[in-house]
Amino acid sequence: MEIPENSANRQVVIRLTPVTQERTLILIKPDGVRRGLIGEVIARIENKGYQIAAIKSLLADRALLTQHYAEHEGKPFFEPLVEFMMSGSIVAIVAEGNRVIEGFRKLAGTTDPTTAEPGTIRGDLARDQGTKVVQNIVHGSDSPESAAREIAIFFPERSDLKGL
Ligand code: DAT
Ligand code: MG
Repeated sequence: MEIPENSANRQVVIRLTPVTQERTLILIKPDGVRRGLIGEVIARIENKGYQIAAIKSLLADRALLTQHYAEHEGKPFFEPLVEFMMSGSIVAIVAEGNRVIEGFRKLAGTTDPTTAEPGTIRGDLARDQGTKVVQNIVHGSDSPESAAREIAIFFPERSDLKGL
């Protein structure tokens, strides 16, 4: 069907254009919150051009973290990781944008903050603390499957965020 050219129709077409190709779950971990880096992390996400679709501060409990970190159960750093993640409040964020999963992992930098590239969140803002678990400011989903699973864990009430 031909859509007549007028400004009202142009707005409809723009609204219907798919702009969100992907979502990811980002966590600002207790070390980031304790150090007052919530704003810094959010600024990096927004400055890159990703949209924040949902955000909340919470104290995660063991059940939630065991679900979230299921892939790491049985590893030597699992218990320290859960204890660390329960040590203070965290901020959970759903960010949206084309290739946001890969893009945020790039912004975050590699897992080990000592060798994470300068310019990344972990490279600029974290270092080895000599603890059993690596404290590295942020979490970011590593695949579309993980993102869908993790978003459902942290935002079960947001059925509108399902399905990407
Ligand atoms: P990432 O957060 O980069 O996806 P991951 O999923 O392998 O890394 O591990 C989850 C978190 O656990 C990570 O952010 C820091 C901690 N961690 C990972 N490997 C570790 C190790 N070998 N020793 C101590 N802590 C580790
Ligand atoms: Mg991971």
